Amino acid sequence: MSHAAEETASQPDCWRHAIDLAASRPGGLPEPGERVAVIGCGTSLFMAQAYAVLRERAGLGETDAWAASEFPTSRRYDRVVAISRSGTTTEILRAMSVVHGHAATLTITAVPGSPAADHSDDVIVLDFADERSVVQTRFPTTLLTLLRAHLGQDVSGLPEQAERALHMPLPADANGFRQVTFLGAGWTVGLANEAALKVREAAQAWAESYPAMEYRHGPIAIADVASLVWMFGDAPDGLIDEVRATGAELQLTLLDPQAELVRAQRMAIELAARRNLNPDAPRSLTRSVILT
Ligand code: F1P
Repeated sequence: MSHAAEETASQPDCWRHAIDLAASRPGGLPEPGERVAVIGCGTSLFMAQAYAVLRERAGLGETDAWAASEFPTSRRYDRVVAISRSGTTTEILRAMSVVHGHAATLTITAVPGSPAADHSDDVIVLDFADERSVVQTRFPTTLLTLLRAHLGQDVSGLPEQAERALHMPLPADANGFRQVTFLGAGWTVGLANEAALKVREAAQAWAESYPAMEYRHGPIAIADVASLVWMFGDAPDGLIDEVRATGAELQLTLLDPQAELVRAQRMAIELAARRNLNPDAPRSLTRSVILT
């Protein structure tokens, strides 16, 4: 069994741990009313996108998600939150070194004592969710569980949802699809982006992601009988019929969208196996991107 498969399967326990951690009120998380930027790269960026929408829509304050490389350091934020499993990603360190001292800074990472901590007022370490696979699965979802709990959401049922996601059937014959598109709306756009990244990284397969309403503005032209379209969260009016008219297989969300991401992770890992690829070691990717 790959590390990615083992780590995916451990998510219910990791999420329980995150719920306990949230109850202990770890320091450094955004206060209500603060203007907040959340930065990350790759998977970590997509979790930042999901959280930013959830926080702002909960009425807790303006929240922007930025790719760390695109972070506009001249903007004023009360707090900058960096998400980085490794705590070593170059773009994260560069952005945090500029803002440290000008805004409150928090790093959420899996590794104690990482370089990102040097540029952070507070650090939350989710070492119990660290991973051996280069491809991230449980770290991002565990961190999202923590953040959702901190926003005041009732996350008590999430671990059980993850258990179900581990045993539910996957879209039939995933290997037969030429192309997969993940769609989201609001906070689930970040989840759709992450699901597509999993399929690209682990299985080297053609996967895209869009906000669901944007999908109709061109990308739907790609869909045909050899496509899978997977909607995270509720589908906007009319979309189901439009996708079905293309001949594509449509997968709707059956669980909490975060648990649905677990199903997509499983599909990516299964696809990798069928293509004789090792999902732990994607082509051209390392655990952390460190630039010289
Ligand atoms: C982020 C990252 C991911 C990538 C892969 C390796 O690193 O580069 O974007 O998908 O999982 O890690 P980090 O800053 O979260 O450590």
